[in-house]
Amino acid sequence: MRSLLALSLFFAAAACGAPASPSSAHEVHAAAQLSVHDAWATPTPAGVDVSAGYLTITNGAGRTDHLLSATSPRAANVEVHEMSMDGAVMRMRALGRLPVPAGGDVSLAPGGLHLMFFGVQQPFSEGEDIPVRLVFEHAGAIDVTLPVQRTAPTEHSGHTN
Ligand SMILES: [Cu+2]
Repeated sequence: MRSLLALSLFFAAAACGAPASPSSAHEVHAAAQLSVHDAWATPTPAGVDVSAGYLTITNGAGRTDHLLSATSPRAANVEVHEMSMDGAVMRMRALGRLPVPAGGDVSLAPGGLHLMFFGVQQPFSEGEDIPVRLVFEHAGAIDVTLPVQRTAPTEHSGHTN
């Protein structure tokens, strides 16, 4: 758990760095009525084989969908994690099903929900795109790419979330 805590702190700190250039990673899947946007991944910290990914899922359909799993050719395993504070202790746990409410959205963002990449053999480096397949209960598989950058794409672009 100690290494996970250290990584948590790393990812939390990574979100507070200098602003990166705006990026419009936007992928719309009209047929599925699910759209994924503001996707990005963090550079792999030196000496470890894990990294984190973030994105927002918007559900334009009339029923709740669930994110069931995620995979990437760049990682041995991808899990959906929830980060929370238990007093002064930061904890992460894997979620089996992540609900995306009808007409609503779910944000995976630093300090909360995130994708966790395990078994990263080739470190994620800034500027490259990480392919990820998200599998939803109703919408099926949706392929997205997560550009690797040090800060969230929307942090300073004037969006109101
Ligand atoms: Cu995690």
